[in-house]
Order: sequence, then C-alpha cells, then structure tokens
Amino acid sequence: MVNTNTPFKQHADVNYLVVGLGLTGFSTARYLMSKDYCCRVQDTRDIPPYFHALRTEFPLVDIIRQPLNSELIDWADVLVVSPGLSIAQPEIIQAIDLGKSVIGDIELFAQVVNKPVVAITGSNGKSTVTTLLGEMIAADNKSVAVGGNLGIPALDLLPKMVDYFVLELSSYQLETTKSLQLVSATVLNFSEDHLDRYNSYADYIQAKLHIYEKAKTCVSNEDDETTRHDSNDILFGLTGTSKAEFGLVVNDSGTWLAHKNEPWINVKQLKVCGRHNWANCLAAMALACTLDISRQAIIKAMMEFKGIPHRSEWIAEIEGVEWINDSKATNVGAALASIESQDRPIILIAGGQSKNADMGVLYEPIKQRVKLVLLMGVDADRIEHAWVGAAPIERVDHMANAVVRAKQEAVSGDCVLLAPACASFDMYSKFEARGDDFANQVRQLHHV
Ligand code: UMA
Ligand code: ADP
Repeated sequence: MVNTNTPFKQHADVNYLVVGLGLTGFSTARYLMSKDYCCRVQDTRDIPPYFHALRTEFPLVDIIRQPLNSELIDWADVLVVSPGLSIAQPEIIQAIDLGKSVIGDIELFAQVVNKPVVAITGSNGKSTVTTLLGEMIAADNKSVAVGGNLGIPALDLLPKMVDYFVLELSSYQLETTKSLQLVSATVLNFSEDHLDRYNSYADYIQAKLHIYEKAKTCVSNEDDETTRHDSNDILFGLTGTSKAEFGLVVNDSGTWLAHKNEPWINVKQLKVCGRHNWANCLAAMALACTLDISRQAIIKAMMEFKGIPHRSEWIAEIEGVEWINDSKATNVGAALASIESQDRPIILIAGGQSKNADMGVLYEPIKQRVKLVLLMGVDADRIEHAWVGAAPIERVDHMANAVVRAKQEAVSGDCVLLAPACASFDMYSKFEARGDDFANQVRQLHHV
C-alpha cells in the first residue's frame, strides 16, 4: 500500500493543490477558498463536473484542466486528492517521494472538527447503518449531521451546529486520512470489491481497517473475523453466540434483536427485510449505545426506518410479481445478501463492471434461487463464464429489454430483482441512474 506522509497542520502559508474536481474536489476547494488559503485545482477532464459551479462561486480560482505534472507538484505543499483517483498513480508517488503531504478531504475535516464523530465502513451496509444511526440520534432529540461517502461531503457538514457527526467512509477516503479521532467506529463486513484499484484483497481490507486507528470504541462483526480490531471490540452478530453483545434471541414470540440477550425489537416489527438488515440494525444499535442514545429512541428509529432508495427497494407488485430495485448491490457480497433475502423464485437482472471480483461466489445461490438471469454490461462474458450451468442465462443490451423479457417470463409468485453485483459506470453515470431506469421501465411497461 502507498504510504502517505505524516499529515501537516492546516495553515494559511501552505499551497494546496486540489486533485480532482468532482463532488469532493468542489467541496474541498470551497472550504479552502472560504478560509483564504492558497489553492489551485487540477482535473484531467475537459469539463470537470463542478467546473462551472466553482468558477461561478470563485471566478479567480485557478483550475488546471490537464494531467497532474511536475510544475504543479513542485508548487504544492499539500495535495488533497479526491477518492475517485488512485494515490498509487506515478505522479502522486512522485509527490510523496518529494516530501509533499498527500491527504483527502476527510483529513482536513478531522483537523478542525470539534464535536464527536462516529464513522462506518465495510463492503456493504455502510449507507444503511449510517442513515439509521443518524435517525436513532435524531430520535433522541439530539442534532446530527450525516454524510461522507454517502450524500453530503464531510467538509460541507462542518458549518452545521450539531451534537454529533456520523460519517460513511470508503476505503479510498480512509487511505488518505490519518488524524480522525472517533468516539466509535465500525467495519461492518468484508467481501471482494474495488479489486480493479487495489493490488490485492488484503490491501483493500487494510485500507478499511485504518478506521480503527484513533477510535475510542471499535464495533466489529462477530460473524466476520476480518473486521476485528482487538479483544476489547464490542461485537454484533447473527450467529447467536454469547460473545456478541448485540445479537439475536429466538423465543416463542419469534426472533428478536437483543442487547446482552435482552430482547429489544422483534424482527417482524422492522420495515426493512433480509437478515443482512438485521445485522445492519444490530451494528447501528451498538454504535448508538456508544453515544448513550436511549434505548427507547433506538427502538423507535428502527421501527420507523424504511430503508433507502435503490437498496432492495420495492417498486411494484403487478399480477403477483414483485419488482425489486437493488441497484446498489454493486458487488458480489451485496448481490448475495440481496438474492438470499428473497423467498420467491427470482428473475435476476445483473451485470455491469465486475471490478475483477470472483463472480463464482454467486454460482450456488443462483442455482438454488434464480430461474433466469438477464445479463448486460461490459463484463457479461466474464460473468456468464462464472455462472454457466447455475441457471439459464440470456443477454440483454439494455434495461428496457431486460424488463420486457422479465415480464414475459415471470409468473405470479416470482420476484424480478435488479441486483447487478457490478458497478454501473459502463452504462450509467451512477447506480441511482441505473435504479431509476429500472423503476421507470417497470412503470412504463405496466402503465402504473
Ligand atoms: N476523475 C477523472 N479525472 C480527474 C478526477 C476524477 O477522470 O482528474 C474520475 C475518477 O477516475 C472517477 C470519477 O472521476 O471515476 C469520480 O471521481 P471523484 O473523486 O471526482 O468523485 P467524487 O465526485 O468526488 O465522489 C466521491 C466518491 N466517489 C468515489 O469514491 C469514486 C463518492 O462516492 C462520494 O459520494 C463523494 O466523493 C463524496 O464524498 C461514490 C462511490 O461510488 C458514491 N463510492 C465508492 C463506493 O461507495 O463503492 C467508494
Ligand atoms: P454500502 O453503502 O456499503 O454500499 P448500502 O447500505 O447502500 O451499503 O447497501 C447496498 C447493498 O448492499 C444493499 O442493497 C444490499 O444488497 C447489500 N447489503 C446491505 N447491507 C448488507 C450487509 N450487512 N451484508 C451484506 N450485504 C448488505
């Protein structure tokens, strides 16, 4: 893994180069400019996504639209690199070798935040746990700002006068963060993801485990040893051993989410479905308890939580067929949870950018639960090779075809599930656009 230099303390006498002008670069540049820090912005794209927005707000800001070069690196004392860019690229390595500090927006946030922060990472469930924890805190009449990899970039949250910050952090953001002090942190789980950017799965795991470095309390998953920090961790888990402080209790009235074996909420009272969401609720319960949020508020938030769009989102039930949008199932682990949480025969719409993951992990679950796979996207050959024989596979060239074919094949009692196991960038700008396309095609086809 790339070793970024020791972080500096932010200061007006420093030259900042903001590398990348997406959502993070825009937020970073606005933060630095608003403090009158000396800052330039670089992006390789002809028209970076926030070019006009930044120009409008700060007409004099220097935006360099060409590859990172030696002149820029020489000028800079600090490079604030966007998460979408690899810090293993030669120009960034060159900057590190020259003694420049390479950080991300979360490091800038960490240096100035003066309220308690909780952070969440893991391969899957981050956004769900982050959102739910925010709702638990709010239900206890405390103010909270929620963001990071989800929604609002961290630096944009800073002006909010709140009691707590809750951040979802990606492995990319954690790579460039050194001084983030946390009340509590969790790594929810691991499954292969982003192997197009990491040399190995081990490197990806290491990047995420950084979250524990300055955390007062570490919350880890009893069912996934890789998520552990040390023997003082607070554990959550579904396997029901006595070691997990936050786990399941099964009694005559059903399955309960429990704290120290004391039942708190029956899973039937949850609006989100699937065992993976029970794990997410337990993780959020554990984190909320590190903030002394009341049990009553925690339970209330869980009972009201409907989940977030594009995560096993129910779109319609038409002629007995359920249509479910899980466009956020962008890796194999998420698609596995998604498939396993359906109890109906599935017509699966999948495919996209597979990010070098081992798609074979899904072979058995597809064999057991899927009656037809409709496969699209750039890695269709690679995926079909891994799944051939598990279920009939048909190629479709876009979402409209997939939805039409699914309608032709589905019978009452089936479920049509968009759980791509892949990123969407080969066909869409983001996973939300893919989910919206699916939902719109379903509604158009059925005139609902
Ligand atoms: N890019 C260029 N040239 C440049 C700079 C960027 O081509 O000079 C490309 C990158 O290669 C990348 C794309 O632009 O493909 C976006 O990169 P970015 O760093 O500008 O992205 P932002 O718009 O700042 O969004 C990032 C996160 N994106 C990534 O980590 C890829 C967003 O998470 C996050 O919401 C946002 O910061 C605010 O914090 C998205 C994501 O997909 C949802 N995250 C991954 C995930 O959840 O799996 C980690
Ligand atoms: P992330 O922010 O980590 O991508 P989300 O909460 O957005 O996670 O959920 C994305 C998808 O991952 C969901 O739609 C579901 O398919 C799957 N998922 C959610 N929670 C879990 C979990 N705890 N374990 C495995 N898969 C999960």
